[in-house]
Amino acid sequence: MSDVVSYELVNNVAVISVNNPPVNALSQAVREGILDAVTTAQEDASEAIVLHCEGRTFIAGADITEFGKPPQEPGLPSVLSAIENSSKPVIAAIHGTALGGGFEVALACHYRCVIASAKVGLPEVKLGLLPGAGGTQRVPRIAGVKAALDMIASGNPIAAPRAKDMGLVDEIISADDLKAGAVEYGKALVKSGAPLKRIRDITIDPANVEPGFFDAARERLARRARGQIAQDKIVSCIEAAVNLPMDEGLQRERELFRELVTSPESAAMRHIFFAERLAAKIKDLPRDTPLRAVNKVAIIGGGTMGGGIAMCFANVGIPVLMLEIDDEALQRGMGIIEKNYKITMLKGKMTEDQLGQRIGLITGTTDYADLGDVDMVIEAVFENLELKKEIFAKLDAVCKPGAILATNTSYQDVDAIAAATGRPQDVLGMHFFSPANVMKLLEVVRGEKTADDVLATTMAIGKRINKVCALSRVCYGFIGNRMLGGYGREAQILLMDGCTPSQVDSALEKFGMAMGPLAMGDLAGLDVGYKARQGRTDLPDDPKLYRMGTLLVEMGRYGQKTGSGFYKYDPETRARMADPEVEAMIKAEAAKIGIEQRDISDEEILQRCFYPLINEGARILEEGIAQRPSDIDVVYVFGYAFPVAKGGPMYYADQIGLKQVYDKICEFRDRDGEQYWQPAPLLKQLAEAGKTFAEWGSEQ
Ligand code: T1G
Repeated sequence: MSDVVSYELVNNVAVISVNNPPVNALSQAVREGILDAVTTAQEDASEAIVLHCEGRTFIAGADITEFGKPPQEPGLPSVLSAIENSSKPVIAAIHGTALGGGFEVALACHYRCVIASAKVGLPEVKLGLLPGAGGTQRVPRIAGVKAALDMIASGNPIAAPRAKDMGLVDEIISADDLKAGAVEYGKALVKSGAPLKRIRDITIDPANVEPGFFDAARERLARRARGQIAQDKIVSCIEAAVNLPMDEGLQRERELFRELVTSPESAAMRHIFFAERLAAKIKDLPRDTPLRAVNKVAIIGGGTMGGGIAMCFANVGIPVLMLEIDDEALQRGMGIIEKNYKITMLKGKMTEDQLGQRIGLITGTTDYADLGDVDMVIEAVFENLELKKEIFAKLDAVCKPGAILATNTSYQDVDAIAAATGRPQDVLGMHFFSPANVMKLLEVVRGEKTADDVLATTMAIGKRINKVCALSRVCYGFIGNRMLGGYGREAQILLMDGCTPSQVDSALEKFGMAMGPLAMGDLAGLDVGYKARQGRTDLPDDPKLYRMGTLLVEMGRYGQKTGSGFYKYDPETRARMADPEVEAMIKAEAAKIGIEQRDISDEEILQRCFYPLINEGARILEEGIAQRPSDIDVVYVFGYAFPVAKGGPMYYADQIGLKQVYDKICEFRDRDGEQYWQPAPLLKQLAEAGKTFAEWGSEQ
């Protein structure tokens, strides 16, 4: 066999073992090894064949690193044909997560046994792909068309018990010794004369599919995954499983898979897959940096953020102590948490028992003395530096040595907060995004004196509470919010230049943003930005700047919370509606300051909103605030709903070409003034050298 696939006879059953860490991906060597082993088993005395994996999981999919390179034989379909046409029963023995091509290998087997903790899934859609090795043809045949569409279009894994109920797996066996259990299961199948159960032999009766099912599915999926193209092709594949014989259906699946694997959308989504994992790695930190134990955390502040953060820890079984200034505030905070959990339960995403368990993990106090035994504290009070410094001085006085003291601040100077304690090495930022129990991004902010093990521990805790972590150094707004400045600024200046709020927002929503910047301002509250601007002395004295945002707040139009802002909002549905009064005000204000309004293209809207983001990202890289360009992409995709099918702002800039971005910024500077449009030196340097951010990043 090979060094990644071994073969042995156990009790007259052929056992093929795959050992390709870390996730037994289907590399060329693995495919070749499995094919050779199945061929060998046809000739020897074995009565059945078991396919299982060493390490932590069954095959977790094709080797994504091979995509974009010339295909290497044997292709996966030929391996699956050999398995399916075996003269002896082939049994997949599954533990961990059998995903993508891995589960497709299992589906080509005649039987599938799993341990109870295992999961199976077809997550290809999350990479802008579809199952390209029979998944779209086999799953509908055993689980039905609707279940197959739900499974493949969501890409979510399915736990063993439910997979058995759906017919995706045949037997749940003891986890004590999976290999031995699978051998016994294989022998029992042979003894009982069980047939060679090939899923391809099942046909689907089209009459069982309700009329219009596929069209309705296309429409629903298109709304949910704006800017992505795999969903529509997944529907076509499942339609083929209903209407075509197996081999023609497989052919159709391969055709559509090939269209996707060569698409820019999938390339962008695969970029984000690897970028997310790379962001977890801190360049100058040894991977074996010891971690501090975190078995109990405290949250200071039980507001929306504090409550959401508390839920993140309770959701993974970590006890939380929430501190508020008085009992009334504490009860209010606990009430927010209970309300959020009840909403989750009513959506059927949590049982009453689970709700009770999680609530039971969160206790409250108003006394700092109770914080003496916690391993980590996260401060989440409102954005006032003096208050935060007072709190950290108290924490320094009561917390045990070695406790990690984190601030959830969005903007404030983490080093100034650390200096309020006698243990700056234990202080850093953990910037959650609202709602904290939903948004995936966690910006981990490294202070000048933050100790390596504090940093490593916090990154590990971030992963443990299911966050996507990105490291930032200290600066105003860290990575995400600092870059957002120009994006929001230009969105409002475009109004003065001739756009309506709807035109600005729809241009960005057509690009794939979940919500345009002006609608987002209405959602967050225009008064938030208004208050933040009051204290700033660095803003240019320009009558165009934030003119409408300021005017609306002074009129009491804060956005959704007051029923109107840039838009009007239906009091019942909160649906947003263009407001002719605002559009008239915009024209009047532009006239007041002598602006000749003009028609502005969607392309200019995108350039004026995204290029400042990209330009600031270049500055953040040259200042060393972010470790790498792909970390910035991770921040924007997971924290600001930048469309994953565009790969994040820095990847997107590389696709446009940095010379084009640079030249356009220079054009805007010459037209609109250099107080806003100063090309970052790194952008200039790369544009002139004809290089990409990615190339620069790989050289650092
Ligand atoms: N190919 C290559 N490398 C992979 C990989 C894969 N499929 N999956 C994971 N890795 C690497 C990952 O980059 C990281 O590397 C390490 O393994 C640990 O991953 C034909 C076409 C399995 C649930 O989409 O969901 O099959 O950073 O940090 O948190 O139809 O990895 O250590 O250098 O994520 O324990 C379909 C993707 C592929 C599954 C484990 N399969 N992987 O999570 O570890 S397309 C997937 C995951 C396909 C077929 C189609 C997760 C995991 P490094 P990790 P984890």
